[in-house]
Amino acid sequence: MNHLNIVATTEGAVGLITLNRPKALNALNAELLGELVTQLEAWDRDDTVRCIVLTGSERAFAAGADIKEMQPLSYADTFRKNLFADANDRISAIRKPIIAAVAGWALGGGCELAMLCDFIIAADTAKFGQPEINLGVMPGIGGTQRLTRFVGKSKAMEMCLTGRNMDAAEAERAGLVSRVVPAAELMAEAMKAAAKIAEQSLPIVAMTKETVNRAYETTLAEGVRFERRLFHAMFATADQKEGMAAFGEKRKANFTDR
Ligand code: DAK
Repeated sequence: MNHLNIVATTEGAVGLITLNRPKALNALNAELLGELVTQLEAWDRDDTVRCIVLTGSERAFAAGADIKEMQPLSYADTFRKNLFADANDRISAIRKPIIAAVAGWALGGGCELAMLCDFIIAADTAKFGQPEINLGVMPGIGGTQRLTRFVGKSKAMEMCLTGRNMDAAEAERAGLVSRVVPAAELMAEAMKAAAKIAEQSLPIVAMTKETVNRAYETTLAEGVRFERRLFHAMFATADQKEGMAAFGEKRKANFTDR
C-alpha cells in the first residue's frame, strides 16, 4: 500500500506502523487517519500479521488532531462529517492487539490515539496531555472518557480542564502506560512484546483482548460471566489441548490457530 503519512513495515509476524508527518509533529489530519485505519484493517484481515505496533518519532508520537485542518470547520461541518467518529469506531473494532510505543509528545488526539491501542509502552521522554481546552474545545476522540477510566476522575479532570501534561513517570504511576523504558530501548521493547503476542494462538489472543475490553463496557458480574463463557469455550480449541499438553511435556507449544 502506498501511504503518504505513515510507514508500514513488517518484522516477522509483527506489523509496525510509524506515523510520518514530521513537519507537523504527526498531527492527525484526515488523510493520515484514513491511511492508518486502512492499514490496520488490512492487517486485521491478513493473518501473516499477528500483532501490531503503532509508533511516531522520537520527538512526537502525535501532537494532536490537525488544528489547522479543524480551524475553519463549522458546527454543521463537524456534525455532518461526524468528525473522528470513523477513526474512533474503526480502530476500536480492530481485533488484533495494537501496542502504542510512545516517545515525545502524545497530546490531544495523539494521547487519545495511544489510548485507543490495547496498551501503551512509553519512552522516558513521553509526555501525555489533553490541551484542547487551550484551543476553546475539549477532547473529541474519546479523551474525556478513556483518560478518566485510565487515571481516575481527579487527574483526568485536572488534565482536561487545565491542559497540564503528564510526564512518563507520572503516566506510569497513574496507570496510563503499562511501563516506561529508556527512549533508546523503546522500539526493541515494544517489538519484543509484540513478537511474544504473535507467538500465541490467534483466536485465544482475540478472545482475551475482547474479554479485557469488556471490563470497560459492563458491570463486574456481567464481565466475569462473559469471561467464564469464553474461558469455557477455549476448551473447544485445538490450541488449548496443545498448550496444556506442551506444558506437561516440558516443550514449547506449537499453536495452529484452531
Ligand atoms: N496540528 C497542526 N499542526 C501542529 C500541531 C497540531 N496539533 N502540533 C504541532 N503542529 C505543527 C506546528 O504548527 C509547527 O508547524 P510550523 O509552524 O513549523 O509549520 C510544527 O508542528 C512544529 O511545532 P512547534 O514549532 O509548535 O514545536 P514545539 O517543539 O515548539 O512545540 C508542541 C511542540 C507539541 C508543544 C506544540 O506544537 C503544541 O502545543 N502543539 C499543539 C498541541 C495541541 O494543542 N494538541 C491538541 C490538538 S486538538 C473534537 C473536538 C476537539 C478535538 C477533536 C475532535 N470534536 C468535537 C469532534 C481536538 C483534538 C485535538 O487533538
